[in-house]
Amino acid sequence: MLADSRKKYYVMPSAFPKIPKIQYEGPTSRNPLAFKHYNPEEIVEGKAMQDHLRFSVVYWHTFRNRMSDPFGAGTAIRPWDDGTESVKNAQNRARVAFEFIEKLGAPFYAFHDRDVAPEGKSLTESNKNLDAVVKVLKSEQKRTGIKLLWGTACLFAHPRYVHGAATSSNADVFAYAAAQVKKALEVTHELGGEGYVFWGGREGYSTLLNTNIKREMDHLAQFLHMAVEYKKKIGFRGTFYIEPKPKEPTKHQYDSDAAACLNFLREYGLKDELKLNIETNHATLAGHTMHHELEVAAAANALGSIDANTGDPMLGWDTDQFPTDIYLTTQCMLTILKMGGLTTGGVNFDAKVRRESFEPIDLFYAHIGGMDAFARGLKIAAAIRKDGRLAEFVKQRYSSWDTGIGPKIENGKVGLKELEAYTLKTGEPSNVSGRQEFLENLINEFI
Ligand code: XLS
Ligand code: NI
Ligand code: NI
Repeated sequence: MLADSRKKYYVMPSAFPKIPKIQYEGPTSRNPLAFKHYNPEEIVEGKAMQDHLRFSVVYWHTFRNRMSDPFGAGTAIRPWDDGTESVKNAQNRARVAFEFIEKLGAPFYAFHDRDVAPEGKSLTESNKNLDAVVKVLKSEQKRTGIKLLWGTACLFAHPRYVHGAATSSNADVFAYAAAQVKKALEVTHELGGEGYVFWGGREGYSTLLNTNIKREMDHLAQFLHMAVEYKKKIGFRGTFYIEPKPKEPTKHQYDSDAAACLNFLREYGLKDELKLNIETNHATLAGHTMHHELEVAAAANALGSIDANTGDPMLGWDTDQFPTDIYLTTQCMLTILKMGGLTTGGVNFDAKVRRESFEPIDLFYAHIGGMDAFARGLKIAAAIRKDGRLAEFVKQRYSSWDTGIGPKIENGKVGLKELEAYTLKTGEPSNVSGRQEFLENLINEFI
């Protein structure tokens, strides 16, 4: 950054004066404020790490979460925040956010409309507040080169969304939510966002006794069709994503997992318009592994982006912890590399520090850990792919489909009659072992 071009911008005192720009120091470093594995420029499979991983910092957890829980008040110490809901405080916080993201060296961020700017007394006032903060976001993006991975509208926090937004029993609430999405799409477009997420926090039900599922799902589809239409109208080219989650805050959410989302998108003619944003803790809440959800999405050519976090297997809710498990990140990167990499999506840290980790420096430790865990996952996955034994094993496992009767079945050349004749001739099939333990050992050779 040239010193004189800085003069164009408001320069405020540093919020993290003691924290330097985080550097890559390599695996032997013992500096907790350095990357041991994330080396942005390092080439892996012909591409720089930063372009594989496309890390993104979330505004809601990192800059808005007060870290309260149902039993106690927020613990977060954020000296830059005056605790008010003023636009001025929001603008100031935006500058702090960019100082943080810049020092961390993440290329992207993501937000909900109401994270960045306070909700006003009317929609007009809320939109005005948002515009005032978007101005700052835009100039900070320009100053730092940090980009918006995706924007979204918060359609779950305000009491008006008590019965849902697009799936509310109240048509006026549907209309309000539509108006909010319209504006959120406009500002995402204005900020050059590479995507837009639909996460239906309250698009579900608490009891079936008062719920018309068919009507609510139809409305949700109609809502998404309206958004697609408006996106085209304003020329927004970013990717639309739907983010599966089975429950919390509702008892059941319609976008419950990747398979349910894909079925919904296909049923309502939206499959070509939206991809999936898969989050680890949502996968596990749905009773799946992250690996499962990623593979299901990728198989349908619908894996767009990931919300990188993890749950606590001992707790039954969305704890949104930072991902540190190398097995998890290796599995993520195996699927992502196999599908040819992320394009408009990224590795978005939808994660929050623990209530006990209340100092600003913990935000750095958390993100550094997540970025290093994913960088390791990337390197390990690339090494497994280079070794080739895993892919070769899977290829061999399906080899009966490559010659003989296999291709005839796959290509629809034979039916039940021909397969009866074939089986009468060949007799009992002979199977080979699936070798799960052998493969688990193979993965461990690289970890
Ligand atoms: C909550 C969701 C949410 C979405 C964006 O569980 O993960 O944060 O990512 O609305
Ligand atoms: Ni999320
Ligand atoms: Ni979540």
